Amino acid sequence: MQSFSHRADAHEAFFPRRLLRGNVKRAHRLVIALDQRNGEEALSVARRTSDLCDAFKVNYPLVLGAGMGIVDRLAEHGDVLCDFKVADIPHTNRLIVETAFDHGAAGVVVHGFTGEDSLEACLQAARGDIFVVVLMSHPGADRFFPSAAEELATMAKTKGASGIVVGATRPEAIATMRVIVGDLLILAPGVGTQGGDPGEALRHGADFLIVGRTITAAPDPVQAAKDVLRAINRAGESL
Ligand code: BMP
Repeated sequence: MQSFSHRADAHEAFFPRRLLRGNVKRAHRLVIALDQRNGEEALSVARRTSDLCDAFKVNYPLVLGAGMGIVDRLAEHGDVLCDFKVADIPHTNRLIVETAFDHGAAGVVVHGFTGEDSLEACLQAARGDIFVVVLMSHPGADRFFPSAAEELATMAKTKGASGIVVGATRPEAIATMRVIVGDLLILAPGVGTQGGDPGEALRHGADFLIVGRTITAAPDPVQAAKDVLRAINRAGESL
């Protein structure tokens, strides 16, 4: 993972608690999305893969299925990114973000299209990192996101977010957004099951891949995570 060492500063910004634990050099560039409804199943994957990734991402299926306590429990195994795609008025946004950090989240994913005041409320309530969704990975995102993506990225940068989310299925857009956001982190979901290529996303400027089903739905999630890490390492060698 030598080739990624020049981005160690960005890694520290994303995982301050890992830094405190002295684990900063374990930059795998991988966030595992635990899109399961059953808390025990998610915990089982987390326990077995905690050494193979930098963070776990939780979304509504898991917290609606297992309760917010699952965030506290997962936080015992690694940093947790609450992907709540927060998209409401400032007051409601603040409450959602506060709740995520109360439960031990290291970061929260929010939408930016609700405007500056809504994003500012998230940033003010944050006790960790805030990531702004800029361009989603699925085909339907073609309808509304492209016309707003660059403005969303600019807003994330000027307002002081930690990073942005750009679909790994759109490597050219990752490169464009990298120019706009400079040193902010770029998280790229959509690798594997959705068709995104890990190497392409990283070579175009993504810092971390977010990978879900390719790992969680595999017969052997540990082996699948190792396979993804191999692809990440290969991309690192060619950077
Ligand atoms: P998978 O690797 O199984 O396709 O999962 C991708 C994860 O990233 C899911 O949790 C999904 O909600 C999230 N995600 C995405 O796929 N595309 C985006 O544009 C933004 C996301 O947060």
